[in-house]
Amino acid sequence: MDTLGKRVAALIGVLAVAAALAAGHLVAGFVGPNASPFLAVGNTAIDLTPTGLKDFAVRTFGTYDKLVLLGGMGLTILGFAVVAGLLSRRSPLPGLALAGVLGVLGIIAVLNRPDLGAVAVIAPIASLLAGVFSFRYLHSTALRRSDDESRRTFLRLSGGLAVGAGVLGGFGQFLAGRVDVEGSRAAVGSLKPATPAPAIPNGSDFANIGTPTFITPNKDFYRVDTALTVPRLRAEDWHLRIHGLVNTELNLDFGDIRDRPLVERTITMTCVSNEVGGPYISTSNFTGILLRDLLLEAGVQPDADQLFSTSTDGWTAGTPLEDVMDPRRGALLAIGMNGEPLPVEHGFPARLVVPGLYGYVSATKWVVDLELTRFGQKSFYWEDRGWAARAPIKTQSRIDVPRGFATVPAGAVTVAGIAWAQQVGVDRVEVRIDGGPWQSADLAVEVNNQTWRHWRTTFQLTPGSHRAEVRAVDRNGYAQTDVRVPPIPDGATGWHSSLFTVE
Ligand SMILES: Nc1nc2c(c(=O)[nH]1)N[C@H]1C(S)=C(S)[C@@H](COP(=O)(O)O)O[C@H]1N2
Ligand SMILES: [Mo]
Repeated sequence: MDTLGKRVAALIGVLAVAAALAAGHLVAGFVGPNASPFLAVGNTAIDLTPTGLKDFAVRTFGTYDKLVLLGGMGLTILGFAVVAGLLSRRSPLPGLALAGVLGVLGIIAVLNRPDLGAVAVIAPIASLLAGVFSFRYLHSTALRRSDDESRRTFLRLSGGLAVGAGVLGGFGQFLAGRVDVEGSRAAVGSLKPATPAPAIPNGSDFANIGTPTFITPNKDFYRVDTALTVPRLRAEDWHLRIHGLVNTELNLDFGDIRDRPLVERTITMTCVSNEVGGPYISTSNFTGILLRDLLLEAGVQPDADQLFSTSTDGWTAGTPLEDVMDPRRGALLAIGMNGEPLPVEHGFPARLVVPGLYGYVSATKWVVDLELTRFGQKSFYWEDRGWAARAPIKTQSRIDVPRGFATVPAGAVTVAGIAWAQQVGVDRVEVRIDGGPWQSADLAVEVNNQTWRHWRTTFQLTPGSHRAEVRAVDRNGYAQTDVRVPPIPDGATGWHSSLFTVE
């Protein structure tokens, strides 16, 4: 018998790929989770994805974009495996070629990851070898099966391989998760700032009628990052290096930060990829130390103008040094959010928070390296992908009620939402219905000028469909522009509107 049945051929392709992925995942359990060729290829895909497509993915899938990417990759590989198997009904060459190509792809991806050392390459090499050898072996065994005895041998072999791949891959997953970051976070315990933020006054939000709560609970804080797997960095293993254009290089560990008098500040963070009316804005009490104090300790040299920060996963941001050093702005190296250590997804053990700047130029999570440098000399992650090098948050506003396409009873209709003009403060919020005259909204109590300001106002409306529009005016007298621009390159503008029905 020298031609394999279709089902057997496809099965061999799938099993060989499973063995390859499992072997890589297992070895990655030892040398670093992101060395798993599957994840390395996924991360490379994220970094290479054209910005427009990535925006689309984030908008369409929300935080599920990463699951969708991994699922899509899984199905694609499965498809290739089946096709390569079917093409190998006589000669094993197509299958071997696929195993080789996938293996080489994994090797290239791992070698190009900014967060992996050279030894990580043994993970995709293990994949390559496992893929090639298991395919070769299964293929020759299947071709040899001429009687029931060899048929059983093949079935046993395939079953064993499937189970083995599952067990080894699972073990790799277990090893990757063995870095006990939750334990480390629990050991840090609650954080008591020496200088707490002023208590949030009553009347700072209209959450009872549908705006967000003034402080966003940690579990509801928006999340945006490129990390396919959240970095698991224990406080015990964390080090921060401060170098570049400084007089003295500093190397700090977690205790060096936690044991200082901590400050707490109430800050609204915003993502540049937020569309007009979008959800990527949240407010928290951040605890940490002033970045300014830390940099003064290192001694900043006069020609530095950029603070270049790097995450443990290789992601980078560049922040104007004058903003970092501005005492009124109060940029933080933060280790806590709302009294707890930072949640793992929000940067445990330490991140940057710089009020008034979009997150992509300022809010590095899992930060491990701060380099004083110059703009133009070193470019950062999103700058390399076409976004602006400098990005202060734009004055914007959003309608939260009535939601678009809601139906509300006729009579007094309340329109409410949020507005923000970080660093300057919101002076006024104006709302109009169906292009009518602008009406000034009631503003909630101001907390500080680095946070959002909630607003509400009421209109008498007759049955029918109506459109509410909102604009904020900041304390510099700047009235939010109605010119619609997309998030790229430095943040969306335009008035948010809500179309709803009155009955
Ligand atoms: N390491 C790392 N830090 C990062 C990012 C990232 O992709 N990787 N994204 C940034 C962006 S674009 C934003 S808006 C904020 C979001 O922080 P959050 O997820 O805690 O809300 O984190 C910033 N810090
Ligand atoms: Mo962002």
